[in-house]
Amino acid sequence: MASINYNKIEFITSAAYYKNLPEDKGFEVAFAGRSNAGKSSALNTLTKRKNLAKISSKPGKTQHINLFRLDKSRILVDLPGYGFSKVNKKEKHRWQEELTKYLAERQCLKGIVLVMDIRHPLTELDKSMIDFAESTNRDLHIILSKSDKLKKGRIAATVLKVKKSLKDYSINITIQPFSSHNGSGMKELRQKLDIWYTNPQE
Ligand SMILES: Nc1nc2c(ncn2[C@@H]2O[C@H](COP(=O)(O)OP(=O)(O)O)[C@@H](O)[C@H]2O)c(=O)[nH]1
Ligand SMILES: [Mg+2]
Repeated sequence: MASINYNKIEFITSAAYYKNLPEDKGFEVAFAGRSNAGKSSALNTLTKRKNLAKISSKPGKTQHINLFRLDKSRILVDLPGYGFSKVNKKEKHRWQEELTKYLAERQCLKGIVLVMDIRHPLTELDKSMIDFAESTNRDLHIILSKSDKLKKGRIAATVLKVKKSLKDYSINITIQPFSSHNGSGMKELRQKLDIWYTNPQE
């Protein structure tokens, strides 16, 4: 399998509405997660950029879908973080509708990377996101972020616990620990993306 260069990445656009996204073609992989889960840091680590996805001091500040191009046909999507209380109701509602459309309709979306803090996995909003991925028949790859905060034993136990609680879902769900701080789990994440970007689900 040809490996993909994740460091050659360019910003394409930022869309507030689903209808403003570029044409539905090629391969897309989207990153989702609660605000503060470590999504921007994961994207920056993956692409070796300091500030690709702004590590904002105000989490959830941007409620737009941000798209980045890896090459002609491969796109990386940064979805807005959910669960940030300071975003107003109207904005939350709009975002919910746009996310619904995106997950239900986007043909070129090959998989979703869901970022969850390994110390607080499976919050109610994460579960809704997983339910929603199941109802739209999307593959999920869960990265349990900030693994540097826990000892080895606790990491393994948490991965196991999360795996167990998700075993009855009908979609493909893979789970791994990850740390942007020490780079652990980066290889696995890349391998998953390589698969989605080269060998998409029919
Ligand atoms: N210890 C540790 N902290 C992290 C890691 N990833 C992110 N953080 C911290 O968690 C906070 C939120 O990270 P950010 O990437 O902005 O989260 P986002 O809101 O999901 O995009 C920041 O203070 C980061 O420095 C990690 O792998 N390890
Ligand atoms: Mg962020």
